[in-house]
Amino acid sequence: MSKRSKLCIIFALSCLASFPLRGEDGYNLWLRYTPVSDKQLLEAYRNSIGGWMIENSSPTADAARRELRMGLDAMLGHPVEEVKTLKYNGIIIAGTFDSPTLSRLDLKSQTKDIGAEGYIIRTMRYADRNITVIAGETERGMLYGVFHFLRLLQTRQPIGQLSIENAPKTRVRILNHWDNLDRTIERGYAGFSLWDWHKLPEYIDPRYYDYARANASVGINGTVLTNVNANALILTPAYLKKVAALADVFRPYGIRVYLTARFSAPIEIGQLKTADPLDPQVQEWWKQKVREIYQYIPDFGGFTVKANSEGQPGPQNYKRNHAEGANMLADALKPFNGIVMWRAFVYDNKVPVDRTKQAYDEFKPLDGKFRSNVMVQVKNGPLDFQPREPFHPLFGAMPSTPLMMEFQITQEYLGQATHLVYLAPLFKEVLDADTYSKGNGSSVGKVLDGSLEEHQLSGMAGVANIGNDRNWCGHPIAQSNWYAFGRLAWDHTLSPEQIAAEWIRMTFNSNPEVVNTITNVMMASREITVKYMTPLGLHHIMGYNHHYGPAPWIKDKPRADWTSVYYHRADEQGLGFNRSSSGSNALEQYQPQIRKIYEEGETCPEEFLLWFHHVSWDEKVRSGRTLWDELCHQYDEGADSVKWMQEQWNSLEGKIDDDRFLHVKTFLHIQQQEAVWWRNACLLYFQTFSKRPIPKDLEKPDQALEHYQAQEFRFAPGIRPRW
Ligand code: GCV
Repeated sequence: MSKRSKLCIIFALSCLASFPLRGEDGYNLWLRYTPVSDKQLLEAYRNSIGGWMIENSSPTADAARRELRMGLDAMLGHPVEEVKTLKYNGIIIAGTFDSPTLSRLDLKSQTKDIGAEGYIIRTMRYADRNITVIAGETERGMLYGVFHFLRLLQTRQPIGQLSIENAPKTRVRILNHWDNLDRTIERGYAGFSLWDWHKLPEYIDPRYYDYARANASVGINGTVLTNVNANALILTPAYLKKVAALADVFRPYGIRVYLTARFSAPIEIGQLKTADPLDPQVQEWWKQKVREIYQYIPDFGGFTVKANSEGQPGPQNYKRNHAEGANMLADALKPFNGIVMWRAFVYDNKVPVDRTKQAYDEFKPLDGKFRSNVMVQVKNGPLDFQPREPFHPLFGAMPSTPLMMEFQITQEYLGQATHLVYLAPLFKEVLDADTYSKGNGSSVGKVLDGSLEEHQLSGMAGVANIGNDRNWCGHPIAQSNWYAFGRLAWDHTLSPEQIAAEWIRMTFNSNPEVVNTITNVMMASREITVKYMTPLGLHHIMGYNHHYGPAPWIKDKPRADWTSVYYHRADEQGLGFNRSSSGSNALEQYQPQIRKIYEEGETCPEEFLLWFHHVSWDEKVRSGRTLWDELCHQYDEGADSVKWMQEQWNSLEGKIDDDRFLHVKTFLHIQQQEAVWWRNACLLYFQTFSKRPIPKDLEKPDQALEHYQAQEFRFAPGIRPRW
């Protein structure tokens, strides 16, 4: 048998291994590496890619090697030769600036500072040959460059004249898994946790590698493995061994592991009597614990902490403040370059006048009091990941403290597993919002990437939507939210459309009709969802505890701010929470430029009207309709637009694979029914206050309010069952 036929057989077998004939079940995410079918483009790619080489040798270089081989062979439809020298035209050479051949090109002097994770991709001449260089200062940079290069091919871009320099805008780009040790996931809608604690450290599920590949492909460089509602057991040797096994898998992909630290761990697993952060014994306990962790995981990243929030213990239990708590952990981590991500999602046991003011009130006075290896992790909005919230007023208000962003990728409040909602527009709306903290152009993005105040530390966290469902995220389109989070964490200036289009090309195909149709649906989806769930600035009117479906009637719960009536304040006069100076004055936490516009209902942007104002039912809004009529129209438009999403999706039949086509089609049917449910339940309920008819031209609810109020969902996902 000739060498070429042998290679072909090996190639065919390896294709079978990486692309089993089980159809498209979503497992391969956006890393499908489908063969290039356009003959001209294939020819051009084959001319530009005659072979490839990587001279570095390390686990990260091996990861790059595996990826390049898998991607090129599959997309070019033949085994692309791995070469040892630049022996002919069209070699792709990946490496570090100081690797033997690349060092001769003196790339460093021709490149601006791209830092430890940046890379270049450049078409160059070398000894009269055309080559493509993928290089970074470090192998992590090289690996990111390899994924970028493969993305160019996956999205069918020209690669003949490349001149790319790219570096991340934020340093810590991290997923937060709210995963429990029993493998349930708080607010998880895609099955159980990926982390099979019981079988670790011996059994390494191959899926861990694919998780690492997917993250590295979008530049995610950290993962917090455990729930912020933490269990101290994770810090015991039995579990640290398991964590170390995962860290070993992720390390070559540039991913560090982090854990959640339960503040009361010194009592629970250390037999101390207190967890007071100023107690020398407690401080010593944490120092010793951190030393132990680094023995297991030499590149451990640090801790995420939820303290004094929703029943979690914290420094306030000992009359200490958040900075004192965070600094104690920071001091223990400092010698190892570890960091603390201290969450600002706090609210007091005493129900405040306005819960949205609380994080600011507690944290703003602490600005400048945190150690240099602490970041304060702030949710995008001041309440809790609602379909729409204004940006959190802490952004721009703590100039001396690096603030990191916390987005929620899992769709706790956005239809959970079955609603198609592309979140990049939500993320982007917040990232682009102007805080005015240093005048015009002080965007949230600039606060968190550190550029506004010149902070070295910066970061973005996303609460993961990943579970052990075969397709990782439950809804086939929800993968795009993981992808978009990673891309925006790397570069918050990217556009949601661009991210959607590249994801669609890689995840489905590059047929322009497919790309345009799915992009349009994705781009419209968040606004549509806001309309059928919480239009005009409404918020927190979902089901109690499980947060599934509408329930604006929720009242009389252990805390007023866990109810819906606390937030919508519907009465016979009108609707909405007055947060202007005549109300809770939450607006005072923003800069004057914002206060000026939002203070009056007439100038307040309509999407936040009921967030900041209690508006009377008959008041005219921008459309010229009364508030009540506008509310009815927006709910109706939202529900109706899901039908449009269905029509758009249906037009894709035969243009994408049947499996995922049908999967999304079925989920859209659920979404459509649930959008109608939201519309009917909310309008019927608010009507008991407005006492006005639903406008004639709109569809009427086909059930009575009592029908919706009687719904119970005892086993809704994402919470521990209570019965
Ligand atoms: C992890 C919301 C969620 C909780 C979550 C909390 C948080 O309240 O409903 O499940 O707890 O946010 O972010 O800490």
